[in-house]
Parts: sequence; C-alpha cells; structure tokens
Amino acid sequence: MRFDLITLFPEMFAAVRDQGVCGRAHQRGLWALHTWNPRDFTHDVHRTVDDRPFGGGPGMVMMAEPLAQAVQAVRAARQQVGADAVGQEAPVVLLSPVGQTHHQALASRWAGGAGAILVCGRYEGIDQRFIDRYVDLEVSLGDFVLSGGELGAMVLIDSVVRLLPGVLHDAESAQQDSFNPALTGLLDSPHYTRPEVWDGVTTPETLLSGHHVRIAAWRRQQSLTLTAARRPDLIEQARRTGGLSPRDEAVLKDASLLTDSSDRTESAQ
Ligand code: 9D3
Repeated sequence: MRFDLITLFPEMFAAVRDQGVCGRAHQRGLWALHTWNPRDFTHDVHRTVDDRPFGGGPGMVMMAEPLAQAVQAVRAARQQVGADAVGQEAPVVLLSPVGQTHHQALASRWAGGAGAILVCGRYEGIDQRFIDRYVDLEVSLGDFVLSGGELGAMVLIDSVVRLLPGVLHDAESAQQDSFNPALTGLLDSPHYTRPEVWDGVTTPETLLSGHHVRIAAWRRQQSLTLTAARRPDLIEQARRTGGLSPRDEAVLKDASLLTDSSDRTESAQ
C-alpha cells in the first residue's frame, strides 16, 4: 500500500511514518509514504501557491495549477513503479471539512485497496476547479474545524494501516477494538493490569478468577452497559444488524432496570 501526500507541510508526516504501530509497519515495508510539496511545482520566484479569493472575503485560496501539477507527477511516479493494478488507479482524495465523515467501515474498505493520493489543503480553501477536475472523493474527520488537511490525512492513514495484514501483533489485535464488527460495533470493556490493588482500589474479581467463560461474559456485559450509557445509537445499530443475542438483550434489560426512570425521575424532581 502506498500513500502519496500533496502537502505544504511534509515534515508533519514523520508522525505516522516513524512512530508507533504505523512506523514499525512502514519500516517493515508493509506500506509506503511519499510527500509532494505544491511549492516545488510553482514557476515564479516566490514559489506562490495561494492567492486572494475572487469575490473578496477573508483568507487566501490555494491555486489550482501547482496542485494539478503535483497530482500529475504523483500519477507518473505511481505508474512507473506499478503501485496500482492496471485500470485501478489510486483515487485522489481531498481532506476537507465538506467531505464524507470517515468511519471504521471505510477504513476497512481502504485497507483492501492499494492506497491513495491524499491532498491536504491549507488557508481558506482550494480553487474549486482543481477539485472538480482531479478529486474523486472528499473525506472529513467530523464536525470541527482543523487548520488544514494534514492531521486528517494522518488520522486516515493510521486507521487504515493498522488494519493491514501483519501490522498488529496478536496482543494488539484489531479484533478487540471498539467499532470492530467482531464486537458487533459495541464499545470495548474496561481494562486492568498489575497491581491487583492500586491506591486502595481493587480489580474486578472476575478478571482474577482465571475462569475464561466468566471473564468473557463479564466483558460482554461491561461492553453492553457502557455502550448503552455512552452511545445508545450503537446499541440500536447492533440490534438492527442482528448483533445482539437474547442474552445480550437480557443484560441490557437488567441494566436499564438498575439505572432507569422511576428512581432517577424522583431525584430529578
Ligand atoms: C469559515 C469556513 N471554514 C470552513 C469551516 C473554512 C475552512 C476551515 C478549515 C477551510 C478549511 C479548513 C481546513 N480543514 C481541513 O482541511 C480539514 C478538516 C476540518 O477542518 N474538519 C474536519 N475534517 C477535516 S479534513 C480536512
């Protein structure tokens, strides 16, 4: 898998290239990262990549031409090394606050592909004509404002690379993650490690029992009640997609009897 980043801040990508799980996978050759600076595709003495917006308004707009030349250079480079299967050119993806929100199922889909050309914007935006001509897909991280696309691109890369075969150890297995289909989209249960008693607080007895069936049941129950409390939308989704067993439903009913309505309504009055 290969990611080509078109960015005014290539140094930022050392974070995913050199550190942690993604850094180790990069070192092992499981994925590659190449950066391309639009400034290197300018032809004026000031290496201008932005200009004032037509129609007025605050801030500056990234010019189409340096970005277009960067995309063309990337396409040529990818072709030269056979990074993409024939007829399966990597998509040009713009990180953008008006894009589709990224999520785990999309990360899984990306993990089955050959990578992408990721365009990172800065300033107020990018000339729309570049987007219309070159961009296949716009991806957002969510409803908050970033200073540019670089952090978005790194989040996307991290979410995809950790799903590649051989990237995670067994111990780090993606199978256990929150949002993983194996957990049917529930949040993960709490974790504990040594010492058994820390600062006077004990570890839940079940986790020390060595009884794997009881431990699995405890974790499932914790996942269900945590998800019901924090993310009821994920409970609904699991229910709709057949991810909740009759036992799960019983656990949720018990939990709602313990926490629901009458006692709380009273204290709220
Ligand atoms: C006042 C209009 N702003 C839109 C909210 C302009 C603007 C803000 C921030 C234009 C670009 C940006 C830079 N943001 C990104 O490049 C970005 C982003 C984001 O801001 N939020 C969530 N996901 C992403 S992905 C890229």
